[in-house]
Amino acid sequence: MLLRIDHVGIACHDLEAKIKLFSELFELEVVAREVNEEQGVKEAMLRVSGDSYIQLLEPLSPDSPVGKFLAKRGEGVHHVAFGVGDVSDTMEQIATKGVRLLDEKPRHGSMGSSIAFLHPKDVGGMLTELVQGAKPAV
Ligand code: V0V
Ligand code: CO
Repeated sequence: MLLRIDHVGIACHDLEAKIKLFSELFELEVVAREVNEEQGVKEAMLRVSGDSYIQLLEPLSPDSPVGKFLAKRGEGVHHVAFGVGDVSDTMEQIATKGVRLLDEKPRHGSMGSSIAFLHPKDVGGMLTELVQGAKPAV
């Protein structure tokens, strides 16, 4: 069902400062940047290797998911995203297991991907994202 860890999402107050920190500390390249209004974030993807990334997330507003998370918990790991072959199929399979889906249908994600979230309370306290990449999974 899960093909790989696609990315680890990290909530931060200042995207540029954290890009500098992570890119210098781990010698990573920024491969994409995007403002995603629907998700309420400004984000950057830093490639670790292949299709595996660190995603840095700055909220667009305090009442967005990442804005609320920062107010409650401060900066740190916000979600883990798994690569899947077909996000709609995986959502259907997971729904049959009684886990709450936070999205009724796939949404637009970073780098042209299709994404969906699972409720953290049903996944051991971990906000979980499913990602179908823009190019076919290998
Ligand atoms: C909240 N909770 C979390 C959490 N956020 N637990 C683990 N990790 C997180 N990130 C806990 C929270 O402490 C509460 O537990 C409980 O879940 C309900 O939270 P809440 O504060 O009452 O509710 P909200 O309104 O903060 O909503 C939380 C959820 C929301 C997860 C439902 O953030 C959401 O829908 N997230 C999905 C969308 C998203 O996160 N987008 C930004 C990334 P207690 O206190 O009751 O025990 S965008 C992205 O990744 C993109 C674009 C991409 O990858 O391409
Ligand atoms: Co993400």
